[in-house]
Parts: sequence; structure tokens; C-alpha cells
Amino acid sequence: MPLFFARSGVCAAAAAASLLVSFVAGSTAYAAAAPIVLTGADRRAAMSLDGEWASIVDPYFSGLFSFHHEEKKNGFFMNYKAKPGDPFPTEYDFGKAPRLKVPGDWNTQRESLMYYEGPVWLEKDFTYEPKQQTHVFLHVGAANYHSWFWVNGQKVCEHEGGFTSFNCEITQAVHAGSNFVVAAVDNTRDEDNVPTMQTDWWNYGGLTRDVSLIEVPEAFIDQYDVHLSRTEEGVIEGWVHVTGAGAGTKAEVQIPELKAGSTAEVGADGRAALHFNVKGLERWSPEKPKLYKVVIRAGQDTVDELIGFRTVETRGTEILLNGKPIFLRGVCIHAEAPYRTGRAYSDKDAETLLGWVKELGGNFARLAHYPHAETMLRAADRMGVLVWSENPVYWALQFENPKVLAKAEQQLDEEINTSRNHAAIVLWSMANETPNTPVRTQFIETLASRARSADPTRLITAALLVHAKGSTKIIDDPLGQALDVIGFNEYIGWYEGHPESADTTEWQVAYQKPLIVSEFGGEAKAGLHGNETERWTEEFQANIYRHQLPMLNKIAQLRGMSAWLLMDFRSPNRPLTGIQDEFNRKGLISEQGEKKQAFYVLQKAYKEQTIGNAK
Ligand code: GCB
Repeated sequence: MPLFFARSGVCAAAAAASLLVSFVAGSTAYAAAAPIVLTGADRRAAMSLDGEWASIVDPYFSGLFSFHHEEKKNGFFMNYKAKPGDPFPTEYDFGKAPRLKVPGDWNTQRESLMYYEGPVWLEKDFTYEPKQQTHVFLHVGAANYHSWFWVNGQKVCEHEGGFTSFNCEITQAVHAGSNFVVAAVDNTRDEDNVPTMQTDWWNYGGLTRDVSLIEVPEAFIDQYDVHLSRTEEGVIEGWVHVTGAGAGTKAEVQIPELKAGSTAEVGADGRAALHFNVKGLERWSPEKPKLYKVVIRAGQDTVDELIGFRTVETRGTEILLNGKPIFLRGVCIHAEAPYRTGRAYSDKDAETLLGWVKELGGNFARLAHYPHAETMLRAADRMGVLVWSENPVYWALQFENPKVLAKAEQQLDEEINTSRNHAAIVLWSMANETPNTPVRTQFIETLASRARSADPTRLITAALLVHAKGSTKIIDDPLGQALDVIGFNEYIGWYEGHPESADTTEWQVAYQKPLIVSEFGGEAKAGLHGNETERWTEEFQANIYRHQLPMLNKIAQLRGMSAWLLMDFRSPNRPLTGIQDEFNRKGLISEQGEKKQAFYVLQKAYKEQTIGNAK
């Protein structure tokens, strides 16, 4: 089922809202709208549905499918309560079912679910008072991977993609008093999913980010983009998109602290374009992450945003932040929760992870390998950490399959449309380590031009593979042509050669563009010591870093680096007993917060700025 059709990625919500998809479920056929994207959903008053949800593990999906695999009319989504004298058995009861916490992956909440891949039903009761002239949406921060939602037995939406937020209109399904919502979430890996069968991270399932109800007036602001112009000094520009408003409706953006703002009329496409002068603006930067309160209004609807204003662009092989060359001193981060493990979602998770980036002397984080939670992006805005945000086009997808392209496009649209006002995000990454084939190149070029037209204010990148001729490493993947900044991954000293091999490695780059080494490193178990030739020890890992840094420093057009990676993370690919125990140990810090020696090697280079050609 196509979820989003808008080509430009700008008005996805409008297109999606008008798209009605018919389902047969419950006792009558009805229509459920595809979910929409709301920019700044977390800035709206919301009724939280976080907390305990009843759960039923359903590996054969028998709550949805009959014995002949037909979609049931009276599946678990009806939340039926058995009555005495019923002429049929009811073989489920959410009232008696064990609970799972939302937000939260199910894997780390129940031992029997650690390796589970399949559907799980989740149910929660809530009370609600419908209001006149109000739309109410079920906001889902993330559901990995495929999810279906019903309110009071009525199907309200279906969504694919485990790392982006979406909103299901439930206005027609809720009533006064007691209501229930049922979700079926299925984390089965599939050939034609994005990502697909092989990844190097745990396939955490569930409602992994916050869930809430959001009310908006009849005509409401679904998306907006407010940013500093790259071309006109002292000008803020952007647009506000309003759904349900007639052409001519006024949309307004105000920045009270700057006593600046503008009002514009919404056109037939639902958009009002903005362009106004500001005086005395303090630009956002990692050193001074100044955020302004920005009030966005249209008709009865208001969103209070917090936005930082900065520009990012390239000039030759430089990356310019606010017009000045910058070197990105960074590290990669998975959305793995520090200390408790499992999927990260909270402010505290984000502050711990980004606090470590700051402690490292960093100004940059590559948020691998999928869009991270809004909490993380807000923290990056607040704390002053530049961000690389990534679409989960990871390793070898079915690039020849148009269905897969549609899924990648949908996730990219959702990522951009939810996150486009974060000053922290400077790079949209299209992909990671994809095989160099013409069909792959075409696939990712399509994504790159889609991202560029949806958001011309940021830089497009991807993490490429490199190849070698003798001791020369070559970066010439044809995909580089479609990118503003070339990312490349290399593991000299870990997957190939010895740490010292870096000393004699030369680099040949086919593009006169800024380069970021988007991964390098090796594994060590925190607390395991030995000499620097002993793999898995902290000394070995530190030695890799000691040889990597001078090699990287010799690459004239290197403009940034993100070591792989900040913190150890769970991966089923890493079974080595006593060392890995199903954690990828390339972290500079263990999942329990223990810093390894390599942390201090990189910290020294970052703090003393002995790495990087642009200061
Ligand atoms: C890579 C991947 C990353 C892996 C890492 C590793 O190249 O991009 O997802 O986790 O290597 O540790 O092997």
C-alpha cells in the first residue's frame, strides 16, 4: 500500500490526507486515511498514551488472519470481551494479558522476546472528550517495522518503516468516555523492506518511541520550514503548509525576541511562502547553540517552536557553517540506550549520548543508520552538536524493485518533513555502504534529488565503500557525483591489515568535494587489557586510533570524521563469547558507560585540534 505520494516531499501531508485507502475489517467496510507527517509534533499539547500496554505475542498473526489466511473481521483489534453464553470461544483477553512499557522495545523488556521477530499486539484504554471542530491524531513516534492501528475496533492506519514518526487521524473513531487503541506491530525482516534482511544492529520491535493524542483545529498547520537564507544576508525564509484552509487564509511566523516576523496568504496548494528581514540575529553554532522561540500561526492553530538559525554550504572542498570553514570532529551513534540498553528514546538517553560527544571534544555526530528520535535532535539543537541524519538504505537492498524505492522515498520524506527545522542537522545521508552497481546508483540518485528538492538548505551525503590498489585506497564510487559531501568508511587495522598499515596507506579521491571519514575503528572489550598487538584489548583499539589519525590528517580534503562509534551496541552478528556477547564492541565507551583507552586518544586529538585542516 503506498503511504505517501507527494513527489516534492513538501506537501506529503496534504497528499496523504486526501488519500483514502479502503480496508475491510470489523463488521463493515470503511475507509482509513493514510498517516500524515506533522512537523514539530512534540511542540503541541498532547495527551500521552505512554505507559503500560497489554500485550499478546502472535507469531502466526492469528489475531489478524483466519485459518485460510484471510483477514479477519473480528480479529484481536476488536478487543472483544467474552460474555456468558457466547456461542463461540474468545481466545484472547487484553484485560488479562501481560504488560509492556511504551515507549520501549519488547526485546529488552521480556527475556522470551529478546530474539523475537514477528507480530505483537498492544492495547491501551484511554478516556477522551471529543471537541467540536477538532481533528484528533494518534501520534506514533516510531513503530518497528510494520504497524497497524485500530481505535474502538475501527482501523485508523497502517505504516511501514521503523524509525520515523507518523500521525493517524482518529477523529471519526473516538467517542466520549472510555476508548481503546489496539496496535499490531511486526518486526519481521523482509527482502523488500528498508532496511532489509542483513543489518549490524538489533532488530528491536515495538512502539519504540512515545505515543500520544494530538488535537488540532479544523484547519491546521501540518508542516513548516523556517530557516536562515543562504543567499540573502539577514533574511529568514521558508513556508507554512496548512491543511483544511481555503486559499487566502493567513499564516504567520513571529520571532518575538527579534521583533520580527511576517504574514502571508496560503495558496491553492495550502502553502504560504515566507521571507522577512531580521536584525541582530545571533546565529546558532556548536559553540553557542542559540535557539529562538518561533510562533507559527494559521487561523485557530498555533505551534510554538524553538529554532536555531545558521547556514551550511560547501565551497570547493570546504564545508562552511555560517560562511566559515568548519571541521567536523565527530563520532557515530546508534540509538542504543546507555546503561539500560535497548532502543534509546528519552531526553536523558539523548543527553547522556550527546554529553559524551561534548566530553570527547566533538562538535558532530553521525546518527547512524536511520532517523533518530526527536528527543535526540532537540538535544543536539540545545547542546550544539551538528548532526548527520540517515535514511535506512543500508547495505544491499532490492535496488531494482520499485516497491523498495517507494518505501525508501516515503521514509526519506518522513525524515525530512518531521526534522527540517533542526539547526543541528546539516547533512542528509542517503545510504550506507551500498554495492557499486548502476541500479544502486540510479536508486540513490533518485533519493538524492528528492531530498535536494525537498530541502535545498542542507548538504546531501552518503557513506561509500572504498577499494584499493596496492597500498592506495581509492574513493571513486560513481554515486559521489550525486553528493555534496562524500562520506567513506574504512577499517584499516581491524578488518584488514594491521593498525600500522595506516602509516603507509595513500588516498586517491576522484572528487573535488569535501570528504568525511564516516566510519573507522575497531573493537575492544572495556576492561580487557593486554599489549597493543592483542585483538579485543583496549590497547589494540587505542593503537588503531593512534595510527588512523595521522593517516586521515594527510588527506587534504578531509573536512570531518565520525569514528565508529561512541558506544557499544547490541548486534546479533557479534556472538563471540566472553568478548562480544552479542554487542558490537567498537564503542569508545561500553554500554555501561565505561570509557575505553581509545576514547582518550580521540579526545586528545579533538580537544587539541591536532586533527582537521579547517579550524
Ligand atoms: C560498517 C557498517 C556498520 C557496522 C560496522 C562494523 O561498515 O556501516 O553498520 O556496524 O561496519 O562494526 O563492522
